[in-house]
Amino acid sequence: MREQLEQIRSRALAELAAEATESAIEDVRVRVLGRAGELTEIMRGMREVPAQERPAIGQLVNQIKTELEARIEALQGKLKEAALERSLTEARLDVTLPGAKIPRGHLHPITLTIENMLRIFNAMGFEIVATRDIEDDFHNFAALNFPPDHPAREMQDTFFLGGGLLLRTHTSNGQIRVMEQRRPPLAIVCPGNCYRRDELSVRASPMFSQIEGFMVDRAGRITMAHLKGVLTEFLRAFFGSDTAVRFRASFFPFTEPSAEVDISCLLCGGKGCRICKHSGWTEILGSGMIHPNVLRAVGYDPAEYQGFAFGLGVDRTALLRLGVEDMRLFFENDVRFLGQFPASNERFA
Ligand code: 2NM
Repeated sequence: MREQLEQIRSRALAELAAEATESAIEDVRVRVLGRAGELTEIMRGMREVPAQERPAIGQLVNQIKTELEARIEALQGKLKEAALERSLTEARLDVTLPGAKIPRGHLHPITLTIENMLRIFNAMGFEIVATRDIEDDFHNFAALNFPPDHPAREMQDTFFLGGGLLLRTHTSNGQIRVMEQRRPPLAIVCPGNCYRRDELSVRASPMFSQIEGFMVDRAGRITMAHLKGVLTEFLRAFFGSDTAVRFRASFFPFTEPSAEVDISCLLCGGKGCRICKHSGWTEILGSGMIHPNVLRAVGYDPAEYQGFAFGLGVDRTALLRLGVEDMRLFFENDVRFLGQFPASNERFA
């Protein structure tokens, strides 16, 4: 019996040599220590061993068992360590590699254009005030010196809502409301959406974005020179410092005198091309000294107060600035188009 045990032990130890593989170790464990293993069988056959030898045999079985178990544990530990070592050297992580780029969205190019424009006016000291889209006749037309028979008041141009209300056709209602509520000195810009009964087309949209602004102070303090200075500064900040600016006499019901503002064509730089119809200039803004009738409508005495105002269409300006050919692209929300303008104006990004 002892001999048999010694044989089991030496065979197992030989098989559990340093280079034993995971499966070789497992084979030994099952064959020797398993539930139907060699040592278990010997314990089961103990009845046939003479009584006085039993304790010594039992002790030997336990000793071999403990020895083999320790050996197996040591080998398995070594194998695990080797596997870890291998994975550390073979699959080494390069933590200096750039991470996977996560695509991010961005604001709509029109929104970004509005933000850029407002930032420039804000830096010049203008306050930003947004007012209502739904307006009454007084604040959209009458206070702005539109005569009762002005064509802009016709059904085919304006969305009338009934009950004396309408969708504002420009953001000038904002200036009227601010002036009604506050006294000069004021320097305000009003951004917002406006509505006119136009079909969506290459150049127009029934809903569009405007920014209008004004500056009012005691008579004599704000002149046409301030108007020219502020608008020239704005246009050079927005389109680039090499942009040429010219003021052209015009007419609006709410300003007198009035001026339209042109910039040198963005495509040809003033040489003349198809886009500027060979004039070298592109119209960009309307402006003028606020009409005495407008000042009276908000309760200002024109002898006491004076100021200038201006307005521009954001969509049309963004179209020119970004070189987009069709207004409809801004409203279709195709990300393949919108994604081309992640900052819309890298100057301000
Ligand atoms: C323009 C052109 C010229 C304008 C005038 C006013 C107000 F309310 F102060 F009278 N707001 N906006 C104005 C002046 C708007 O847009 C082409």
